[in-house]
Amino acid sequence: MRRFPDGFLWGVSTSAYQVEGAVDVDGRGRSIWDTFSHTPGKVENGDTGDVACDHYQRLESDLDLLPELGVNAYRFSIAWPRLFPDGRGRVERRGLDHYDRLIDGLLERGVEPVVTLYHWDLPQALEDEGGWLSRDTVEAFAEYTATCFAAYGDRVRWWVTQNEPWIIGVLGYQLGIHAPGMTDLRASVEAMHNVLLAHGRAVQELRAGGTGGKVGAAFSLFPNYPATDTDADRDAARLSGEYVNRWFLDPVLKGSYPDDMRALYEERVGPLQLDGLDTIATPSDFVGVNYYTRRVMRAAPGREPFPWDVEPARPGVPVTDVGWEIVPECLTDLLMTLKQEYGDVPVLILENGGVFEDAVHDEGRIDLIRGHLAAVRDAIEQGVDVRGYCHWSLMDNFEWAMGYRARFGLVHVDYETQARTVKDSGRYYAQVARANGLEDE
Ligand code: IFM
Repeated sequence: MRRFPDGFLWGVSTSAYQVEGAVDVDGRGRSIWDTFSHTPGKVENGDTGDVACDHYQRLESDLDLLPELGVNAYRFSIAWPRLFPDGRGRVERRGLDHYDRLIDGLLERGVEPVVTLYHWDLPQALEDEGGWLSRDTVEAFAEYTATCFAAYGDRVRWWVTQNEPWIIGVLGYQLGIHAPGMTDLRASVEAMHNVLLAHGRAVQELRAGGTGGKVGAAFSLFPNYPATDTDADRDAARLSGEYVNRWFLDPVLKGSYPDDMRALYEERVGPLQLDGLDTIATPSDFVGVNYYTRRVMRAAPGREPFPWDVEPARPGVPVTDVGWEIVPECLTDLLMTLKQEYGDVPVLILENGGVFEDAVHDEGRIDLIRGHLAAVRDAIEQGVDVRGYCHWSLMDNFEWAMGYRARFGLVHVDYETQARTVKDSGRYYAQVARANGLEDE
């Protein structure tokens, strides 16, 4: 048996807009994802999060799935527009009460809450005033997070400020694939900077509130490799690493942006005002790692906006049902690089998973989990301080622009009946979590 450290967190993850549904219930305000998903052509099949998994109204029975999955942690996100329908100011008591019940329900079942404060459902009222392009949104976020810390800080020990600032910037502001649907490189850099400032402000609010608890952000991290052993491809891989990883890790953990990527951005969008790095670097307690796959990079001089191409999946490398390469060994690499670059910072794996279409007999997902847990175990053996692993996702859910087509769950959801069925992967994960270790091969 390859055992994990005592007290290791075995979790499953979700986010509010992807599972809750009940968008008009209990005074919830609108979010940018309500607007975006209802805009024709933005989400496959015209899918929206209006109903999703109806998790909001099926709370108790969904919480009962957690002991069945053997987990001792549940990472969920609070919907900002449920607490502040207008983004700031007036607090909606019914929204606050819902997450009270959720947190209490977890603790009654012996499950640790891991609470994400922002998983992309910005109140539409704030978007109307500039959204993440406005510094006022950073302060509205500080107000919202302080309210959460005061309301739940007596029971929540793990807080995640922001989920995947790069994805917010690249899909939401650069490529227009996610809400709010902008296609402006300068806006993307500015939005990501404000999202990082909001992270720093939330850390400050938690410390000021005095409830204790550990706090960090969740980053979508991709190890980058050169397609060939040429200087040009090696350089493309290094720069891509600055673009997707270091642009976030460096400010949060070192208080600076990487020079080469900053120069590349400024060549394209002009001088950037990236102030407040001391706020962004307010010491946090852990790094949240969301890991799915790698990037293999080929230099492409003259390509806009960046001089590289991301290689398609390599022949012979297994892929998920949406074509993402399954490369668990790259997770060990990533964790080792984190340790080398940033020292012994505690790590929580907050997302890892894949799309497999098989309804319930999902051998592919079992292999993915086994491989990635072995990779985490290898990193721990080599000295990386990994405190937990949360699988994405507890259940099939609304996969943003892909709608309901892409199924990531350990639990199958029949969207017609809302019936839940634990998949084979869920049973496998339960075994590993209960044993706190992987069977030897
Ligand atoms: O579903 C998403 C999640 O919301 C953020 N990280 C990646 C997941 C799978 O694409």
